[in-house]
Amino acid sequence: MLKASQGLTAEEERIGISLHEKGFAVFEFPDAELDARIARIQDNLQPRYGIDFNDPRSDKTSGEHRIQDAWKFDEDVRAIAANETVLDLLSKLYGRRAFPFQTLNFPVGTQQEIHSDSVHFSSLPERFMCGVWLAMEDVGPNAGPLFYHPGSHRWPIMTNALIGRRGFGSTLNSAQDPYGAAWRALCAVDAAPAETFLARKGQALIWCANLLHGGTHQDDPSQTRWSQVTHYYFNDCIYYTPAFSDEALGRLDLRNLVAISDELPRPNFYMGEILDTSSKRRAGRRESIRQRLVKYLRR
Ligand SMILES: O=C(O)CCC(=O)C(=O)O
Ligand SMILES: [Fe+2]
Repeated sequence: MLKASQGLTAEEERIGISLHEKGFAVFEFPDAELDARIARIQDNLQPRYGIDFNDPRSDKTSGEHRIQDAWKFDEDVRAIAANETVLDLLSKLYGRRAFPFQTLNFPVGTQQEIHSDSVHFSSLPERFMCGVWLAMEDVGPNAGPLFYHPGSHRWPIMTNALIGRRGFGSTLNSAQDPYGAAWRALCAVDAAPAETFLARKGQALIWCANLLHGGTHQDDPSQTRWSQVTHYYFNDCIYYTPAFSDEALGRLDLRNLVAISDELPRPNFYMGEILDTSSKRRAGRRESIRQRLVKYLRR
């Protein structure tokens, strides 16, 4: 049905149905150069982690685990993030043009607690965000594979209002911390059992904006688990960080994004118009509301 109405190939339809039903989809990363890119990325990034990669018995999990936005200096990281086939696929499935805005490169398991990326990256309208996780080597059960709860992408999005916390102007070491207990409680009540992704090198997994996921404990710290995560938004949305926002008060921690694919800004859009966030305009509006209030009270 989808195939006929939206011109999807059988493979695109399979991915779309999996995203809709389970909140994630696995596919072969479409890049003939991938092996060469991975080798170059490993060479380029290895010295930056402070990990001894040469000794097969060394603990690879001690040291820095992630490099954010390596696309700015590594052409292969950029090429993976900006892969045209992936961009076309996501754009077709979401009905708005996708653009990559952040990369993360990990040499080992992240061992991250369960979370949804939606507290870091959200959009208005909501859920126009996804992550693509790429296995840059085979991932065995002792290398801290990715895990997720199928179907959790359909749950309500966790917000500060739901957990009784003010976000705007707050600071946090990890934007995920305040929500951990609430996510775990939801899982205890309602989640399908967690699944892990024992990926083969070159396989990728798309996760939907609100899918609960994390990294399992890396039982064998001497192993590596190279991966790249690219986060995508879609055109014509407001992009903001919910952890530092209070939506009900209209206080949004807006993002000023640049698309990795064309290095052009993606301004915040609301109903087809660029959101005017200049402080002059905000001040003007505050003034006029105050004046009106004063007039009203003096009646
Ligand atoms: O690779 C992992 O273990 C999880 C990564 C992740 O959650 C993220 O980058 O959003
Ligand atoms: Fe995540």
